[in-house]
Amino acid sequence: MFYIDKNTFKEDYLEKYIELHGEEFKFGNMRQKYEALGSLVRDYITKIKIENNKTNNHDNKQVYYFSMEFLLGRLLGSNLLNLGIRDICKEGLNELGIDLDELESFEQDQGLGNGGLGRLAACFLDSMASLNIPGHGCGIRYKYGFFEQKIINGSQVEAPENWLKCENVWEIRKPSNSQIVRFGGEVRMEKINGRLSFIHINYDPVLAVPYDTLIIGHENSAVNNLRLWSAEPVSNEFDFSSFSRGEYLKAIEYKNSVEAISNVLYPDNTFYEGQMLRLKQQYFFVSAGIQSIISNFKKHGGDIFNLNESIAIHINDTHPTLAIPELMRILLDEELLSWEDAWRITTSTISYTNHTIMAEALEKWPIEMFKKLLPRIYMIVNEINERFCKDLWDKYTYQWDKISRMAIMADGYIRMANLAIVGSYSVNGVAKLHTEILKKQVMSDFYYFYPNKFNNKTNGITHRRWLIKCNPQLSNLLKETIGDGWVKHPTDMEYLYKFKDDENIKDRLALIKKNNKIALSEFIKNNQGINIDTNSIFDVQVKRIHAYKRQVLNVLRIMNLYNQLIENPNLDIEPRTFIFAGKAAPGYYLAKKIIELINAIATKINNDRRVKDKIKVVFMENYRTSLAEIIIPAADISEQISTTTKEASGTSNMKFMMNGAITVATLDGANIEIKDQVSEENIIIFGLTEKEVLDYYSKGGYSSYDIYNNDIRINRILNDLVNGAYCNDKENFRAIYNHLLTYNDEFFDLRDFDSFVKAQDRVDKLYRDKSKWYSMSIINIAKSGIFSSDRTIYEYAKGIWDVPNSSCKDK
Ligand code: 26Q
Repeated sequence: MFYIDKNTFKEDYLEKYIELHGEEFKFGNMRQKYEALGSLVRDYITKIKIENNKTNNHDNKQVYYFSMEFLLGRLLGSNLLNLGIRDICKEGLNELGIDLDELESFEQDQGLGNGGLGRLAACFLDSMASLNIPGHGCGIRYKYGFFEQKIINGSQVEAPENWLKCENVWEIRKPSNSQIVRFGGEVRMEKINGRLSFIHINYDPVLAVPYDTLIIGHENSAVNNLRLWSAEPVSNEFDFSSFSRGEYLKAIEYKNSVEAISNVLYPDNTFYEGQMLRLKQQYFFVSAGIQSIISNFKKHGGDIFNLNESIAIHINDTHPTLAIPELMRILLDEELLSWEDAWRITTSTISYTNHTIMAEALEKWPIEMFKKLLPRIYMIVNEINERFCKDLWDKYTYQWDKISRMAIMADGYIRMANLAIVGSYSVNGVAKLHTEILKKQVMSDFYYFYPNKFNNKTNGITHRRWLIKCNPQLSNLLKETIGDGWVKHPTDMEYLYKFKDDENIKDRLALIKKNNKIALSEFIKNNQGINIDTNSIFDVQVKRIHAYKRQVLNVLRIMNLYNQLIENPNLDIEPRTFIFAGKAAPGYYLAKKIIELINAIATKINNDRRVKDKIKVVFMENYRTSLAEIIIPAADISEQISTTTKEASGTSNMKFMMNGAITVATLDGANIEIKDQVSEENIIIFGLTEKEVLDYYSKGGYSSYDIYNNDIRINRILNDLVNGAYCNDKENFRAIYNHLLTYNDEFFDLRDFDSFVKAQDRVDKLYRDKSKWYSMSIINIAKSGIFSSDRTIYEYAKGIWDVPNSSCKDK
């Protein structure tokens, strides 16, 4: 384990400061102080890695986690925590007159992800290192991460997230490990030594340059790597001076088109659009990643026939599915293996996680575009498809419908989920219900064809960031009450259960919650100028804005509550603060209108004296990892209200639970498993069941219009959307109104309204009984350990990657 004493740390820091900035630290600003600390911490981690390399043999199975997104957030605090030197650094810096917390909050988030899927990848990196699994990330070093959200006059405005404008202290450029990725051109077939060879000619080469970020495990000295690829022109293709004027312009064009590849992270549009640049991004990082894995494997003397014994490649959703044909290409064209051998090796090396059942989000690429951009990869996909269709024919002769549903290529498209299932040995969902829906509905044809490939791995979150780091007071209370065994074995948090009726612990928990609420309210006051009552219930819904997540349902009940308060100003309710945050995809009109609506009701309600500050609504700008770390510890209520069957898992539900919030939830995604852990009395469940939703889909019979006509509350609030009650422009929220009525309320907001209102009435009653409330809160915390991503990763290691015991420490 790494150790450093305070004085050595101080000396190292001052030295590093001078080395970096060429002057003494006392003259410097916050950024310089942060950079010095970041670089020093990076050096410490690098030294540990170098030490490890001396003793490591390369026999351990290596896991590569391929993902278009890694939403790391800030790294300084979590690296100090994992190194086990945060307290010493804090003291040392204090003596130098520097506040570590201030330095930590100076760090820019590394926001290379949209939401759940990207944050999951980041939690997995932390857990792989902390479980001593040699597990590395592979992705794209986007110049611009997920856009920065500004709220201007109540609407979302997107600004580019230029996260690299200040130096990124964590990454190291590794130009000597660059790879060439080839686009376009043609494939010439030639017989060489009796073997049909495929020669890719006239292609456009792109240089993939890796930037490495070291990932340190928690107090175990394990160091893994996150390798993000950046696209650059191949140098000799871009020699200005030797080019005549015409070629000079061509060279600029080439440079721009190459750099565009890693320029920007695509926002999740939900309605899938097949942009060529996104396909380029996918092949770019997958090809660079696979090439570098294979060359490294061979450098260490690996036998390609046993690749799957030394290497596991995991693909995070279908975005990196081209790993399958790319590995085939290398095995066939470069290693000269037979198709059968190459296929056996590929399909025993690659595993795949699905994150959505929403049909409109499934990736498919137009064949013509694909063929033009990736001619050799196209030929391989075509061959995979033909062989697969032959197998289907053998089993399902004349069952044309089934065969065409399962084919990889059909109707002019390449279907990435089908390719991912056929080309991998494991397909997993991310929560029990989600996996069941994959098996029984969305992928049922494949499940009957390959029953053994399908398995569940319920998501998790790293308790190091989402409890120890973001809620130090709660973490200390746990340590004082049940010791610190849970830090290494998070399911040991269950020892807290027996304190569920301990009034002293409840009081301390209440005080901690109060402190976190004060911290959040100060943040809101400083950033948005809104005063909020820290004695009110903090009722929180933070996540991407999407119709299926039903922020609208939440808004409708607030509008209804407001109406009740206006009618009866003495209405006996517990004061509540409704907190929202989240980004809408820039092209998703309805989602952007939902943000406007939240802000419109906030303006109206917060400024209406008749409400007497009993309720307030706040929309917090620019939701991101570091903001979540402030919001979640302060929440009393966690809103997890997606239409049942639509949220594959959810992961913020786990973060809130671990921080003692009570969940209001539909029986969707991992909410079900949360309910199973805490039992029905300690979670507030409402809404349609899976069966009811599926019956509506299969049998019809839902009419939102009937509900509108029969429920006077709904009638009134929907009318208020289009009569100018919340906006001078009466038409401004017409799209939301139409979504709910004209288009028959796709996500059953109106159907679940009554049940939701009743659930919130239960919250109101429960919160009045503080003893009961904090007892529930304790139970939620105690039962949250199972949702640590350490448990999830342990299951992946055992159940999918087959990482042997020697390298994976038992939980
Ligand atoms: C696809 C094509 C073009 C542009 C963007 C995309 C794209 C990008 C990101 C599609 C989807 C995503 C991200 C999806 C996501 O975050 N899914 C969430 O994954 C979580 C982790 O498993 C689950 O907990 C959530 O339920 C699921 O919604």
